[in-house]
Amino acid sequence: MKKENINADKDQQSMVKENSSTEKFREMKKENINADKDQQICTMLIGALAISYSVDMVIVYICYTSTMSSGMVQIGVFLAIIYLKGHYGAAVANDQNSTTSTYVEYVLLQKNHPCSRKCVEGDSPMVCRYNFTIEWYQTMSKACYDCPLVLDDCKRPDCITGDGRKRSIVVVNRQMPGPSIEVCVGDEVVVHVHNHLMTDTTTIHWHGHHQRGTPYMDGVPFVTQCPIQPGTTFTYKFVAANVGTHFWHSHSGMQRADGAFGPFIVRQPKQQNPHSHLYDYDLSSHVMTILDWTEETGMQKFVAHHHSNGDNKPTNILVNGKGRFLEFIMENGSSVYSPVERFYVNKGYRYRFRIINAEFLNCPIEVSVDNHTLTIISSDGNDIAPIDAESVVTYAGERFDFIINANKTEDLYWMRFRGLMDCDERFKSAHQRAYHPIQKHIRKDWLQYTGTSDTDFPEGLPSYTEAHKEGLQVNALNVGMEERNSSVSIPHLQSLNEWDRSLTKF
Ligand SMILES: [Cu+2]
Repeated sequence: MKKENINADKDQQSMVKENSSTEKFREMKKENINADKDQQICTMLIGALAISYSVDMVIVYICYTSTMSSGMVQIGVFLAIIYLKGHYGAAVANDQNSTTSTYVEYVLLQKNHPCSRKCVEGDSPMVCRYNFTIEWYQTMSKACYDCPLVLDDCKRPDCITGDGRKRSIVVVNRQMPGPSIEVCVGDEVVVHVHNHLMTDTTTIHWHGHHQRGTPYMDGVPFVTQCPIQPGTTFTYKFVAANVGTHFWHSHSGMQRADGAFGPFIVRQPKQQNPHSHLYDYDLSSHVMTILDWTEETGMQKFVAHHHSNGDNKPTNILVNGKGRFLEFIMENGSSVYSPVERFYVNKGYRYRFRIINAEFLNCPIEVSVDNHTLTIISSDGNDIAPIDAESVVTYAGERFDFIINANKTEDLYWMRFRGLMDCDERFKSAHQRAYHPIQKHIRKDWLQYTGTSDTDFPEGLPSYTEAHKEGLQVNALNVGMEERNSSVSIPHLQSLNEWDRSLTKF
């Protein structure tokens, strides 16, 4: 119980770091840890404070100084903290609108986990605990009710829409992508993996994380560990040592292709981040996990290709588990599709986006954003000298981070994802419809943009051919180092990381 209190204490601290009363808050919680367990007196303390840069923002928090283990008291404290965090985010947003040119520090607004926070130099590391339940599941399941005919049904808990086609999937916590692990460098990551696959074993690999000192946590079945048996739980535990955009995925069978993957982001304090001056926000909602998608499971695809007349060509691309493919007809005869992903930005600010390519077939994906140049700052978790490009190509397992400056006219803009190689126009004509991109939605203000809604789309619906954007491309397909005018190859990138001397044989 003491350990849980310590973790809760750290969690709560992370949400109030910017407040002037943080220290007071910490002290109160420390007293809580040290309080005599037998003490039955519960003292409720109610404090109110105002965030200085938001005149109308007043936050009330409640904490208690006894170890009384009443479930009701603990729930009360938890709700109060969520309330505080939500309002704190809103206060930052208000501040943005009143600032026109000065640099605004990035503050994370993800609600799902306290470890997803702004990393502050000198702060104590946190223990970041997650529960992963992996199971066979289904897209467009019963949980989706009348989605997409009733669009709100698509947002129901446990509803995974994919591209509207029903198929079996393997997912963690009934999410695709699975839970996003976002921590600060030095945090301890603890993931309890509960295998609810009925007959299959599993493991989780931390793609991009070097696992120095903890190779037995690398998640490779029969190499670094015995696979996790059905009906059992295995706990991964390691310190997040590599800064950057990584991802986790099942390393067993075809489970990764069938949906068992998610982001793994390791952030660092501003003082250690060579790119911190280039952007204002680094938000959880700007992580984009992309993958190729088929209507059958990875194993069905594989077996049909090797033993029959099946092929190995994907028919679609998903962005954060969403895509446009299957047409549904409404009663009035109009057509509707399952939702696509939207990325929200406010005009006048610069945003860090993180692409994770989680695909499994031979389908490099070209990514571009209409009317916006990408400033690419990181490759596979390693910082690089910034490069302005119009598009970037990513292959299976790769990650790229780029900055978008939202300095264009307030409007809706397509983000385009175009499959190459086995995804291109030589194979499936269906691809042309498959690559309907997601969009970037620039709103007039934080609350509401007059004249648009979440069902609006930018002008036009780009075809496969139109999904290509002219201009400098990073990591182009089959283009060598000699072609400098239209392409930047990986060897052209300049690493900002120090040379790792442990790799030198002296
Ligand atoms: Cu991997």
